[in-house]
Parts: sequence; C-alpha cells; structure tokens
Amino acid sequence: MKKSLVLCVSIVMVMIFALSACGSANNSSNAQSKDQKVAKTLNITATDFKFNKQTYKVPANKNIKINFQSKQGTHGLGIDGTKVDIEGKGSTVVKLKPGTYHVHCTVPCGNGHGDMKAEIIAQ
Ligand SMILES: [Cu+2]
Repeated sequence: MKKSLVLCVSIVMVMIFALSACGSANNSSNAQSKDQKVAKTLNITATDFKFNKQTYKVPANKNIKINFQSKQGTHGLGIDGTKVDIEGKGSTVVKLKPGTYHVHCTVPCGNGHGDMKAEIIAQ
C-alpha cells in the first residue's frame, strides 16, 4: 500500500514539473523572439465607441509591437491589409510597408461599432 502511494505522489510531482517546465519554456521563447528587435511599441486602447487615437504613426519595415486592450466594453482590433485581428485584449508584432492602414473594430459591439475607425501611418 505504501509503495503505491509513493509511486502515485511521485507521478503527480513529475507531471507538475513537466507542465511548469513546458509553460515557462514557451513563455520565454515567445518573449525572446518577439521582443528582440521591436522598433516601436504601440499601445492601442478601445472604449465605447472609439480608439484612443485617430492616427497612429509607426516606422515602416520595422517590427512594431501592438498591445491592444478594450478598456470599456469588448472591442477588437483589425488592421486592413494585415493578419492582425485581436479580440478583447492581446498583443502581436507586425511589420508594415510604407502606407496608410485602416483600423477597425472586429467585434460587433453595439450602435457605435461602425464608427470605430482609426488609421496607422507607416513611414
Ligand atoms: Cu465594434
């Protein structure tokens, strides 16, 4: 009886160790590869029913880290011509060619949804 209990406890401990090791490895590799060469961090927040700025300017052809957060209600961040589509809250890294990119909300959030527009100018 005792042996099986010890075995059981050690299996649980190995599993906890494996899970935590796996989790931290993922986090650190993500942070490294994404944070390494970020030229600018763009913090975009959304409220009912607008983004915190009308125009965001970023350097072109460089890694831009975008942190998006809905501060009031639940909104999304979509950037036309890119794969960026963040719902609610999240971060991503993008590289933009020179140009103007339209920004819109990707979550049907209510009456003002269609008004939620901004632009990102990469230059
Ligand atoms: Cu919306």
